[in-house]
Amino acid sequence: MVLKLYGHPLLVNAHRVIVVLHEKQVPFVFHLIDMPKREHKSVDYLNKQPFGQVPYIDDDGFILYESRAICHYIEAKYPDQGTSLIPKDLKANALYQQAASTEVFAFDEPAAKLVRETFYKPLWGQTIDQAVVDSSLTSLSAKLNVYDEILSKQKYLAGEEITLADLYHLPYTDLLPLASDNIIQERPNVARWYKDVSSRPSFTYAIMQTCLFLSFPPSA
Ligand SMILES: N[C@@H](CCC(=O)N[C@@H](CS)C(=O)NCC(=O)O)C(=O)O
Repeated sequence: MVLKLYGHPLLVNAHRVIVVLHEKQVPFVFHLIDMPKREHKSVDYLNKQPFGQVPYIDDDGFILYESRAICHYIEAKYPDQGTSLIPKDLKANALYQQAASTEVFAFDEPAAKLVRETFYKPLWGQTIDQAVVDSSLTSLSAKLNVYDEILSKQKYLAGEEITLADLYHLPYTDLLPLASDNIIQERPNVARWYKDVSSRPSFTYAIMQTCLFLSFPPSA
């Protein structure tokens, strides 16, 4: 049975999964969760995703949530299909784990706050909290300086080959210029890396999927 992805096209954690499904050439069907109607807090939904968040997948009855865990599962299930995204060699794998942890612990929090303040809040008619923007920019800028140093010595975050760790950055990084025009461009190695990763067809596909769902919402 074809894999089902449950989420909302405007929420970036689903993009992370769509990118990886496309890289791994895994067919899937996207199921829209009606978040304005709080479908994600319904009893039925909480039985699948007890935190009441999107996305989750249903792979022939196997339910899994947390976007990075889903991406890892897809790569583990289809190691020889599509792009190889987790190195098998012991040390290369350890470097991949290091880069993936860096994304979660150094990048995600300030990036998520910036995207929430400068993308989602205006979309929902809410007021931007400039203090949160400023402190998140300070924090993220310091981390991106380190990224620039790392990427001056290697092509991708875990070495010379692309891994899940690079792709995990995609959805938020694309929206960061809303908070600060040059946050990516003023760091030449980050800019070179991001141009490479974001120009992959899988990311275009994730964006197009979003546009399609927004333009032609499926009927219930
Ligand atoms: N760490 C989770 C985060 C999931 C998450 O924060 N989802 C947001 C949308 S991007 C959500 O469902 N928010 C609604 C809520 O928390 O009520 C993942 O990567 O899947």
